[in-house]
Amino acid sequence: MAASPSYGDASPIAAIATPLGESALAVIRTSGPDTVNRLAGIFSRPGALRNAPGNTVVHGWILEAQTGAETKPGHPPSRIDEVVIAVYRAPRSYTGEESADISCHGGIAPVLAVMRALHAAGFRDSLPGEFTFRAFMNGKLDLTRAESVMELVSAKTETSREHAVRRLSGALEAEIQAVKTLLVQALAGIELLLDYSEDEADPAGRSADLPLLEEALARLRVLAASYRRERLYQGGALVVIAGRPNAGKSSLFNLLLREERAIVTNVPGTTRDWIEAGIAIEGIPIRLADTAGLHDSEDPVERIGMARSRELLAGADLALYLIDGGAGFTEEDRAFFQDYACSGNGRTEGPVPLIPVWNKADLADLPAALRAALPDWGRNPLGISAKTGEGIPALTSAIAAGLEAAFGGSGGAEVTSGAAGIATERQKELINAAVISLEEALALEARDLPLDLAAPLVREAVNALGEITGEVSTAEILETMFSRFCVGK
Ligand SMILES: Nc1nc2c(ncn2[C@@H]2O[C@H](COP(=O)(O)OP(=O)(O)O)[C@@H](O)[C@H]2O)c(=O)[nH]1
Ligand SMILES: [Mg+2]
Repeated sequence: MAASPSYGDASPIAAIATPLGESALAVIRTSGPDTVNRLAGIFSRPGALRNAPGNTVVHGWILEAQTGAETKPGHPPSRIDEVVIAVYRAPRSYTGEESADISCHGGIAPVLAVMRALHAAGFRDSLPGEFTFRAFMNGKLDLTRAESVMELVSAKTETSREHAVRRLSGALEAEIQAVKTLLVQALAGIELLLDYSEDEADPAGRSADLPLLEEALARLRVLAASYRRERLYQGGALVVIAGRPNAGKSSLFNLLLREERAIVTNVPGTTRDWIEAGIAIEGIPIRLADTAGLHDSEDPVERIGMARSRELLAGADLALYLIDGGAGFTEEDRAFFQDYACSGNGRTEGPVPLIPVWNKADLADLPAALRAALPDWGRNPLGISAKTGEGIPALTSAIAAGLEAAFGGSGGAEVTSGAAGIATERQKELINAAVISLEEALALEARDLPLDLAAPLVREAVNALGEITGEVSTAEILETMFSRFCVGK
């Protein structure tokens, strides 16, 4: 076993593919040269395993690995766990290599004992994403599909899952390939002209590639515009509830948690001084934060709490400002709105979008005069009751609409209709690079400059697209990408 294995090391690997804990079953994956033979060495039915065709399962026991010295007649190796092994023969496996999935009992002790036996049989622990890395190297999937595997694993809502599945099914790969084909065609035209244009000027031929380049650019811009919105569905958004003490912030927080039951649960590591929880609204994974009430106070502890509330507000994607309908629109509320608009709340790009919410509508209706009291930029205030649930559906729709607008707005329209979208920073940077190269190439053509200047720019765009799918890649790019995966995937 190598001291520190790298992705380039093709030795047999093993990984626990399910969370380590107490469960009925756990899955341990193995892959690499001689996988089945190695497993047969620690299996109660070695012959059955060795002879198993691909895509079949064999039932038996994982046995303690034995060194030659320990093997004594009449002392069979001890049993570790009763398992089912699914056998995959190359190239018909996830990785494209010979591989096997071991379903064992899901307790921590049996899983770790099986792993120890696997180490003794010559498997090393896999690196993060190493199974998918091998699948990519063996031509099983392109990089957009490989990335979508992780998106699927971490999908928090049905919408996140659907979008990831679309990419896993090759929607993005197909769109990138289609655009690349346009560019390659344009390039062929340009290069042909370069060969002949020395003596004969051909203005008609010169512009033949223009529509191809323009179409490619337009399609890349649609992809670029899809990024923020895909991030919204994959990464989620932070929505902060602010307002004076007693406005009903915690009541609304609890109500939304109860009503918008989500696949999302409290995310470990995000618990801070304020309360935060995961909910889903219209398919958008949302981290909802309840904050300390904002008001004039000399109390030092309260002031620290309020400073935190303001920090949290500045980092939010959308804010709800609760007005206590029982107390009415107070001076402090008025001051907050004034201050919020003027300061930009500490952000250069202007204040975080905010929805004014009149709570306790069961006690007092939203007064007609409130609209006039709010600044122009404030959206229409909504009246709700965190006590009776009145107005909550309208509020959640407004939250979803507010986030969609904040995350790309118009650019998103094309994306919902089932078209491909981009979801990773890596994809976004490469699409942007391709867009810039094409814009430059088209600018040259528009100015009738020599074509030999445009050709390299189009080639750069083709390269950037090739990097998105992984046709063009370096060990470093791949390592950076796959190391963000989870172990066992
Ligand atoms: N009548 C009525 N009372 C409410 C409503 N929302 C909250 N309250 C009450 O207002 C008080 C303050 O609520 P709380 O959620 O703790 O406010 P916070 O300080 O902003 O977190 C509590 O007594 C709640 O029961 C509402 O919609 N209607
Ligand atoms: Mg509270």
